[in-house]
Amino acid sequence: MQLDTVSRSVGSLVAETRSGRSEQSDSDARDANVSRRSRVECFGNYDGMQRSFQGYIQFIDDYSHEPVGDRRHDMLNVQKEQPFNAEPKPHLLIREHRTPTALFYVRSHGSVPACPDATRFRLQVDVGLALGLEGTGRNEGAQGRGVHQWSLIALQQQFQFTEVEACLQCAGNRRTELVERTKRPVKGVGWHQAAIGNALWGGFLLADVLRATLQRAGVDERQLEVMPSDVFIELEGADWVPEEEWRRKATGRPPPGYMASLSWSMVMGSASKAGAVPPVLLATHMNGAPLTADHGYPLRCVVPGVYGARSVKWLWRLSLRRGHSDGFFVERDYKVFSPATEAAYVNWNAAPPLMEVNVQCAACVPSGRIWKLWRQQQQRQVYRRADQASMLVPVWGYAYSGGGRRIIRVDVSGDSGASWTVARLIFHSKNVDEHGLQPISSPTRTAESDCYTPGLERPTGNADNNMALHLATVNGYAWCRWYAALSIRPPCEIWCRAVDEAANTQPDDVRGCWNFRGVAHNSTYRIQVDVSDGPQARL
Ligand SMILES: Nc1nc2c(c(=O)[nH]1)N[C@H]1C(S)=C(S)[C@@H](COP(=O)(O)O)O[C@H]1N2
Ligand SMILES: [Mo]
Repeated sequence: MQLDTVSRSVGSLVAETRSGRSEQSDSDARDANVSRRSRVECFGNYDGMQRSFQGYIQFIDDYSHEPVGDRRHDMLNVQKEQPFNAEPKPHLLIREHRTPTALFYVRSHGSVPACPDATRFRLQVDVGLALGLEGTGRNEGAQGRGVHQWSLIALQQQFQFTEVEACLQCAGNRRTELVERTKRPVKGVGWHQAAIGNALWGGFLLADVLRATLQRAGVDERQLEVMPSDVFIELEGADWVPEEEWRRKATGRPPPGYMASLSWSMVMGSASKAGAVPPVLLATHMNGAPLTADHGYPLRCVVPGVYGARSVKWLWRLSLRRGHSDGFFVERDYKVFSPATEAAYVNWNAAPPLMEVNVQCAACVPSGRIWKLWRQQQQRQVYRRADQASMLVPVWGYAYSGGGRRIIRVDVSGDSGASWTVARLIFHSKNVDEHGLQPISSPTRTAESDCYTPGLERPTGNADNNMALHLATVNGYAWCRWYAALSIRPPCEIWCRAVDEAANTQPDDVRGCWNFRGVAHNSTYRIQVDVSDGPQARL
């Protein structure tokens, strides 16, 4: 694992709950396995459109309980109200290295479940598979061998509180641009370039919780070393999602919530798979505060380096199983197909579930993809002139790649890729306090020492001149921001593309990126700069 990726502290904030009530004792937590109330909760309690279980209240197809108070519509572009999908305004997104929670995009597939009393919350972990028991563990309230429940206080007492700074990106990020540029429609919520954010997540390592559960269940340590390669960990949220409703008829039971699955080796590491395993977190905190309802309160998974779709919110159940989950969002969504494949005749089994993020960058200042400059603006030298015909404009953006691969360069062009300028990379902001909660600062005031400009001369003796040395201190699960003072001659097109440490870069041709779900779009980001006469009276 890279330096500084993970910081751990024993002190924990988990005892704070939204209701402000103190948590019950650990022994209570264990007894809850057999208490009557807990069993009733496990099997589900119906009251019209509500269901309660494991401390959650799930609102079935009912959006009247949404946490509207937590949402700052004035800073977000709402792409869909029900379910709630919103992204921040791009120029706000780029202002801080750590995205404030109020600005962090929200992507939900159904109604937000409530957890009014976190002391009643239980995480159910089913390791029956390791005991030779088959099944998916999707049998609600299964109290058999290999099923263990963890209260928040038990998690806090048993495991080290761990903080990881990680970027989450929705697989649908830049979908609107994909459609507009290819003129081919896709299925999915429209997103501009801001369905991405970089936050400090706090919680417990999933690997620690799994190992402890397996130990409790009496599984031999040595067995963990020889887990078959098709063992996966299924994760389930407590939300209601319409896509799983069909199962109600098929099984006669309430359908599962949003699901995802992660391979055993990805979470636990394995002898056969060398290399770093991402610090997969069961997170209780975001940017130093308990998770908000929109982001998964009280517990969510955070899978660094992987598309946001696998970071299950409102997590209530984990279970070992053979093969990937058969959940809708694993089998029939979040897969990338050829531009030749149309929705009508897709064979979903022909592609694996999307996991690691491809290399990505986009500009956020200027914030739109069409930038209209008034001729007068140009003439009155609002922007500094490089020479008689060109002007210098500031361009700001973010760059990120999956699998922990760090960004090594961002190239920016003012003439549709004919010539390129190397952007200055900003990997972290040293004036951000421990929890990243300092007031919004202007990007122009970013400390010089946080910047790295490959290929540009720096003062002698500055270690940052050595990119390899510099990267050793960089967390590959976080994004970086970048800046370029670009000389342009409008009308023109600004292009930008990132390069990661495996030398992956973004394709120039958007047509090859098209797929009918519009996921994983990472073609070269482009801004069209037009000159127009503008409203003369105003100037
Ligand atoms: N339970 C649950 N988890 C979920 C989702 C969901 O709809 N339900 N959406 C997923 C998707 S597609 C993304 S991109 C991220 C978004 O996380 P955020 O809303 O905290 O930004 O959550 C993931 N986890
Ligand atoms: Mo997503």
